[in-house]
Amino acid sequence: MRGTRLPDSRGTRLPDRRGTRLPDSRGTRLPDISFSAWRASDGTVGDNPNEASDMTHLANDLDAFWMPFTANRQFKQTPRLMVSADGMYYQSHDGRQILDGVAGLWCCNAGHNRRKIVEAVQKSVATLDFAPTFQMAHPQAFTLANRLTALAPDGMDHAFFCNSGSEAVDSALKMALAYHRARGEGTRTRFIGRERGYHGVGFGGISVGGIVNNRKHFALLPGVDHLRHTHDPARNAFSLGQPEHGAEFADELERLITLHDAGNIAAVIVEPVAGSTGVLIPPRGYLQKLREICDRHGILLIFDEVITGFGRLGTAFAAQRFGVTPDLITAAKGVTNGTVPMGVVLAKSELYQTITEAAPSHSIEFFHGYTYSAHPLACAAALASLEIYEEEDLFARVGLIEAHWQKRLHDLAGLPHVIDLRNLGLIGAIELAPRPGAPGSRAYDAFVACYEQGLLVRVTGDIIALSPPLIIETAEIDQLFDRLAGVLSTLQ
Ligand code: PXG
Ligand code: PLP
Repeated sequence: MRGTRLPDSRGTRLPDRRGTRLPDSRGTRLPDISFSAWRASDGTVGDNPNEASDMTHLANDLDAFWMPFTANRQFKQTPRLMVSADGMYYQSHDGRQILDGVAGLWCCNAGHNRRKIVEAVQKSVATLDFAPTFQMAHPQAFTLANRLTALAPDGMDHAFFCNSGSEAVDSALKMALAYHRARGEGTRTRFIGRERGYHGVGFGGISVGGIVNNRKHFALLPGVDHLRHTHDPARNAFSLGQPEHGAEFADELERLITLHDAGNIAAVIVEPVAGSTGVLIPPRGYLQKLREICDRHGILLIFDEVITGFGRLGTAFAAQRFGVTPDLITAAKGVTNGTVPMGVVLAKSELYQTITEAAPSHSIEFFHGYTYSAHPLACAAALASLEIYEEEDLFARVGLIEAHWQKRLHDLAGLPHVIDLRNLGLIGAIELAPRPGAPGSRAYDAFVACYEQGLLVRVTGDIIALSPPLIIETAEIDQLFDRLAGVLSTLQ
């Protein structure tokens, strides 16, 4: 605003926030809110979390931020704050280097602080801070759509942009409904998800998802049914890569089709590898079977690739690794290397053409979109990320290190409480026996102990999930598993 003040609607001047002037953008520093102590939610005062870095301004009161998917009260007693990141490491508020075993939250596939992305975003914000994409656009949105569809499986030639995986899922579900309606099959309104599936937190996503805690407090979409999950430890524990047993779990889809009638079912949505729920690798032949059954009954198949997209399994998308092409792919996270929020739905031409051509030529064909669909900063970040992935051949790199990754993971067999180890591409999971009466507490303790030992992992239930940046070196894989083994060998 460069010092000019907006008039309010009555012609009087708006007061500045709290009476202080906002700094303008000409190099004035933000007011210094670093401090010598922070106040936890119970009023106790901790040590300066910011001593290690005079560049970072940390909030001095942890109470106001209602943290997502977090035990707020527990966290605010013993906070863990990241203040900077570079390559394979975070730096914590107490000045420690933390090896990133989970690419932030499955998103920073090229590692942290990549100059190309930083500079692209800086240049973008200084050039075109925002442009609408409703009845307008900007060039990079088209460039990015072309780059993404070139990476996608053959025939998936259209990209719809949004801001997260959750929005991508809701967008894809709507596309499925719109597609069937455009074909004159408007009775196809039901969706089939899967137990233990995670499809984000929108109402559509939790309805097709199968994680009980994410669903039980909320009203859900009607007309959704679920396949059973594919986890079968009795037959498949300690599988190397894809488990042998369980392709037949896909046959359950036939049973649901008989129950509901194919003419009422719009789409099946699954994660090719279920991530959030604790890393469930699809049994050999399972996804192929789902595809065959969907084809036989005119049902769309949606792969939710929010985690598996952008190289996690050694190919651009899991669809390519498994040789199964869905009708829609949802993606997010790695599309911008985690730097700027962005989600995307990739659609087969048949869907785009059918929906588009069903509408009169001058009318909007698909009544859906987000203010920030194809935001210029996100497009710039995504284009730079894709360049890095390509220049460094990062997806193929996964294939080169996967064997070592698998070996080091499976070397954990025999450590106390380890009841299963699972892996594919650069994903790994360690399942621990739960403590009687306290499910989740053992893995949570492992998470805290790892963090104290300088390693970031992710836990869900009693499962530790690993998904490091694809740039990880062999020595860092060794460091990761050495630290983890140290923690597991003393875990109660
Ligand atoms: N689908 C899948 C398959 C995901 O993994 C989403 C949708 C939702 O994306 P957004 O961007 O709306 O969060 C995800 C997200 C974990 C974890 O601990 C995983 C996700 C998010 C947060 C934590 O495994 N995946
Ligand atoms: N709520 C209101 C009142 C809005 O005006 C809008 C968008 O214009 C939205 C929600 C949706 O926001 P978004 O497009 O960022 O998803």
